[in-house]
Amino acid sequence: MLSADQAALFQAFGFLHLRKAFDAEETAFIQREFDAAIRRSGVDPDTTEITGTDSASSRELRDWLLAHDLIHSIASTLLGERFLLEGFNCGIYGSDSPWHADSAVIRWPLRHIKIALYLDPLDGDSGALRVIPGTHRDWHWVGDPIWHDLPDYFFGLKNRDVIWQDPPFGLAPEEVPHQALATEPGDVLVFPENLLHCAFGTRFPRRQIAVSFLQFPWREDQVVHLKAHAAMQPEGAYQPRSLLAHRNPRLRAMVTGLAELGFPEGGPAS
Ligand SMILES: O=C(O)CCC(=O)C(=O)O
Repeated sequence: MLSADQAALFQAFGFLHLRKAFDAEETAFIQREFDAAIRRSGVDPDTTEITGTDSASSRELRDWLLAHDLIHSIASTLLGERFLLEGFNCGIYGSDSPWHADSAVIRWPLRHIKIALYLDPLDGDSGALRVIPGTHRDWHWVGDPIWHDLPDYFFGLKNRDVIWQDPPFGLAPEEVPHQALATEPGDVLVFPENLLHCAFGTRFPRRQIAVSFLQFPWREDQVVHLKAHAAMQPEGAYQPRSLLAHRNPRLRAMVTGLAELGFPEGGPAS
């Protein structure tokens, strides 16, 4: 359902903003299920931390979203027909998020995307996600050699070693050139985890659903990388056992295949 132009936009700038991707009825369902998952998991909805539900509490919403044509088509268009579920989280952000990129210090040999749904209206002042377009691609290394002798100016920002007292480029964080993605409930944001992003504002707590997918590791170096990464996770690669035997083949396909590549079967029960 993504057009070729949308895929090209994503590849070039590192994000997509799909407005009204879910209709009003679906959006109300998502909000209701999210709040129920938060209640079930015992997370304080007024927290000042960054927190999320356990996988059992949000399982119904997860399965509904993973089976949804839109979510499936975003992943298959951007990552290829075969892709893996990397994670699912119903999260609450109770404070600002500084500029960062998730897992940035590691150079991933395979593509990954995060699909984020914010369940409250957000604009630049209230806490909308802000992104620096194009920072998902390592232009210094792949691009024009006349820039090769310059440092990677984004490295510090991506790896969170720039703190509020040490402003990037001598600018306040909100002055770093960026785009604020004002969203309404029902909108969908898509970005690779190494795109520079942040959120500062006044809207707390911010409710967010995040679904992450990885390209399927076809090449040996991709398998080696993924195994090393999985070994560092408490439960190994994210393969919820409830999905391994799920009645929907679409959901099974997102988690199967790793065992054949030598990954131990495992992951959370739900
Ligand atoms: O909303 C936020 O505070 C930031 C979200 C974020 O960093 C993420 O989804 O990776």
